[in-house]
Amino acid sequence: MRITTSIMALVLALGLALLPAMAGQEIKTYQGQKLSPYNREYDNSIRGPQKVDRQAYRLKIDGLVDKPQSLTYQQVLALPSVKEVVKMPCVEGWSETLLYQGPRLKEVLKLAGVKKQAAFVMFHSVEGYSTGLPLEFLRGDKILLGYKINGLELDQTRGWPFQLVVPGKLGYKWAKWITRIELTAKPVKGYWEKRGYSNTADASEGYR
Ligand SMILES: Nc1nc2c(c(=O)[nH]1)N[C@H]1C(S)=C(S)[C@@H](COP(=O)(O)O)O[C@H]1N2
Ligand SMILES: [Mo]
Repeated sequence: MRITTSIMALVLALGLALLPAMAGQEIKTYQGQKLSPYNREYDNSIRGPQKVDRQAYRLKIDGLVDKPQSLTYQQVLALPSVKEVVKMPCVEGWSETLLYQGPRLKEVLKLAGVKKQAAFVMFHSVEGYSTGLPLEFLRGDKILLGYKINGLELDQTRGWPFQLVVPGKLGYKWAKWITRIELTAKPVKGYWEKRGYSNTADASEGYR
């Protein structure tokens, strides 16, 4: 009896000690690089922060694939992930340097088996936003399905559950709150692309 109590006390104490680590502290510098803060005032998303239901959430992968997928958040998190410090150039000439973590997009696509005819990938978001890029480009090692920034899980403003990490591309290609990845044969225009923005969106291009 006494032993059980002390074991329980020990487990409790250990749990309490681990709590701060589990809640997570923001990483401010990484391998000598100073990171931009996770929290900021600025928000230019088309409908503002989005609350996505954790239990109901599924990441759909469909279109030109062999095995369409409907993945839970945990299934995506179970994939091997990488960490990368990347710069996201946004509108009005500002940029952020952040530490992103997530699986490589190519590993996520592998689960669905991309068909030969597929050449373009569209990302659809919970609030109706969309954007896309050529499959060839997205197979690069630096392209991630980001779920953490500076060591912290994405939240309603940062794009929970996933944000596309596409170094070298302008901000509007970094889709947040992704719910569906669709493989197509031909390039498709997304939300901003339909409104006149470049579908290539190289960071060096500027915004038009
Ligand atoms: N779902 C969704 N994703 C989105 C947007 C949006 O309105 N909705 N805006 C894009 C634009 S224009 C920019 S600049 C970046 C901003 O991303 P950040 O929150 O990481 O700075 O998100 C991109 N992804
Ligand atoms: Mo943007």
